[in-house]
Amino acid sequence: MVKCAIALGSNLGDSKQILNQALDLLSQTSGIELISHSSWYETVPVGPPQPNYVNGCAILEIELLPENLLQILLKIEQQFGRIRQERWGPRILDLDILLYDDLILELPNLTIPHPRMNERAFVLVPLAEIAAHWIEPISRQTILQLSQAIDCSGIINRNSLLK
Ligand code: A4P
Ligand code: MG
Repeated sequence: MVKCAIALGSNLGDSKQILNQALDLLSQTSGIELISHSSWYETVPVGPPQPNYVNGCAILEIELLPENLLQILLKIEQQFGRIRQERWGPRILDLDILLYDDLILELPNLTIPHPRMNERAFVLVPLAEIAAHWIEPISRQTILQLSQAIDCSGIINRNSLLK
């Protein structure tokens, strides 16, 4: 079993419901055990003007290679009707692999740790809630340290309102 962290995001449709359904689908997938998930956060978009996102993170224990996990995440995105348009544009569901144990991996279609996670408050704030002491293997800093190094305004815990 390998511990792995993923990011979930949505800013089209009923985002909170979509993210909860994505977690349900993941927990029903063979080879995946859902260990924990963060609160849902309302976050200001990074990239072109678009609606606010709902973001969160989850910790999984998996019996899958990174490439196989990616295929499962892409398939779940497609099930929700994700159509890839402009980069960083609005999306019904985005599922990204953040960390896979302490693996550093660079394949043409898969980079782990996620290449932009250390700059992104919409990733680090939810991840710090559930994995504060996990060490990001490139910077060798904990998620908590990384989150304290960036501007985290614009990330609002909406759990009580969104649940
Ligand atoms: N890929 C490579 N590495 C990974 C990985 N670690 N996890 C490849 C998942 N996929 C990975 O992804 C394109 C391809 O990246 C995949 O097919 C896979 O082979 P995508 O989801 O279609 O592309 P994208 O998400 O539009 O691009 P990108 O650059 O991954 O975007 P980001 O960095 O994920 O940013 N603002 C807020 N507030 N909240 C958000 O969630 N998200 C984005 C997308 C922009 N602004 C945002 C948010
Ligand atoms: Mg993505």
